[in-house]
Amino acid sequence: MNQNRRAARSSVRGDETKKTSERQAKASEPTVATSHLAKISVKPRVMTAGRAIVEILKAEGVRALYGIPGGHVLPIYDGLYDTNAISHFLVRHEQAAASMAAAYAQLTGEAAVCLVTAGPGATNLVTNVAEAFVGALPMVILAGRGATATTFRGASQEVDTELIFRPITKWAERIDRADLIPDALHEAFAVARNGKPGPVYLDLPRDILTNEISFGPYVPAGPRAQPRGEPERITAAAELLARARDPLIIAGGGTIASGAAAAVRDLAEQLSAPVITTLAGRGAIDDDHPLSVGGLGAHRNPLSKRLLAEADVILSLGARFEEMETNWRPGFVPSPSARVIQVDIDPAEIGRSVPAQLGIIGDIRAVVDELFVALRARHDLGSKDIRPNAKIRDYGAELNRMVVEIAEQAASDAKPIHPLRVICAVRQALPREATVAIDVGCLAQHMVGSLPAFPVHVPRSLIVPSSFYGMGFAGSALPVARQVYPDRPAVGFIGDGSFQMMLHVLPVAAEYGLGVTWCVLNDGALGSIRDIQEFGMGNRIIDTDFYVQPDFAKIAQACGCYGERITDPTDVKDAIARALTENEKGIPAVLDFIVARARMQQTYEHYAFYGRS
Ligand SMILES: Cc1ncc(C[n+]2csc(CCOP(=O)(O)OP(=O)(O)O)c2C)c(N)n1
Ligand SMILES: [Mg+2]
Repeated sequence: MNQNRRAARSSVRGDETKKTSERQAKASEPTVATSHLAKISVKPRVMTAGRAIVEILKAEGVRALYGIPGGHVLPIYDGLYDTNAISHFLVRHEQAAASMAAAYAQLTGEAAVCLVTAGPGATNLVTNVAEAFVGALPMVILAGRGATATTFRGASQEVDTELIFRPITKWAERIDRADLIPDALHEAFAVARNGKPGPVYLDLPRDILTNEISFGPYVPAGPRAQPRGEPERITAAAELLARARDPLIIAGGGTIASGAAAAVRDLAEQLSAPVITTLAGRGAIDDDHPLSVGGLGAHRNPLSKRLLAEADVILSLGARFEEMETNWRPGFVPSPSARVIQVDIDPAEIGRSVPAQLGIIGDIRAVVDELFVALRARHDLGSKDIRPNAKIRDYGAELNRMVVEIAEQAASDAKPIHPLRVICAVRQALPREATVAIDVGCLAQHMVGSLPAFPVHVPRSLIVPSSFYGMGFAGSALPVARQVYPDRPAVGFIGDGSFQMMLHVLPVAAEYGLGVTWCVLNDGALGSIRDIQEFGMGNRIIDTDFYVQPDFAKIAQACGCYGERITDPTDVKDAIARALTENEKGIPAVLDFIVARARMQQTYEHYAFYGRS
């Protein structure tokens, strides 16, 4: 194995990656501060724009780049040659550069960078940049472009890429002058991080990257702003919550993004309010907490379904009520008589999907802290006696009944393997803080994404798609888990259809020694779509079954990974143990579980509307 790749395995959160000693000897730049607030390069220095870009990335605290070089962007790669401060991960398809950068943001909250060449290098990113856009994940994309002098005269690999990216980024621009690059990059990081975070795209014509510019001093864009809510609205929200009969909190992805998990738990306890977590919000409250009750829509369970219907005041924190969560239908959305308080950093989200009586625009963490203080003040005044809710005991009992049912299904020795057998065995084999990727498909999404089938214990331990739901997004991003948290096992759940969209990632994980395990839930079909044909369209099955299915274990082995196909339920536990053991040696693993077409109740309820409207 290439020594550089092995070295690059070192954590982005730990010591700086050390490349070969030859490279270290070449590293000549002064040490730079990577704090967001630090200034670098006190005196201007003359350097190529390509090199200045690398200096800026270091100053912005960027630790990880994902990409594939091409002739257009080599001056930037050349700047990377001399630094130990940034790890570049060479993917095999740009699609994975975008998914890995997005997952890096999910796991760390920080913007990672995609570095790709012109034309096809850029367009290959599109699907997973759209994921990051819909999922509000910060990312900066640097792409090559034909030289300014030959623009639109048949330059190699030139189309109007910035226009392609405009609808799926917060900002997409072509920068035509080398001396404008520092300002453009500063703006890119500020835009990506602030407000509702998201991707930013810059096209950089090849000739300007070799132009010399006077660079510095460069002031980094700084951490994102955390705006507070309007005081009158905080007071009004506290009033509603304090008087509520059955308050309920819905914690979405914004809760994780703003680092509000502990604050949400404290607020929930203060209110004795059950907490529903959306898929992106999983981990906002430890699923072992008595107030954690499950998800929404396709991720709900009978308890969370009932509590949503019963709640008279709902506090939505950074949740978007997208289709998979609501179907926008009675029974999936809050009761019409409930008061909905919606908190979001993006004004456009307030009332967008589900009507909100009270909108609060602000950082979730800041607003939750303010609400907590406001409620405490009320309590001190004795205006409402906030005390433990007797119903909480019932939540635990109800969830426990479900756990028993799930365990019974998982214990079945029937073939094909019940998917819950795999899911429960993985959860038992993993420590609480392990990282888990949940890909698209009903088996992974609705089973692993739901409580109590798969409890989640800590924030930023999940890689999940947004409501863009691109097959292969989470699975292709999984290796990043081991880069961010080298000491935590990382497992992905992915359908057989989705896995075939990301096979090119296997050699990347093997090359960098990123020991992760993909559990393929193989039902020989695009099961989620087949379900709609079966249940919603009169069983007219067309083009959703696979008749030639690759041997995923052999593909894994051919890519330098460990691979096993498991058909017998009694082999599940040991196979997982073998894969995790390989992972600890830095060897990724693929476990191809041949599973039954089993569904959760919420899956049938969610799909009941498809094919009919
Ligand atoms: C890129 C992409 N293409 C198509 C779809 C539509 N789609 C959603 S789920 C699904 C089937 C997924 O099959 P699989 O990964 O095998 O999971 P399963 O549903 O069988 O568990 C399809 C085709 C999608 N979400 N993303
Ligand atoms: Mg499938």
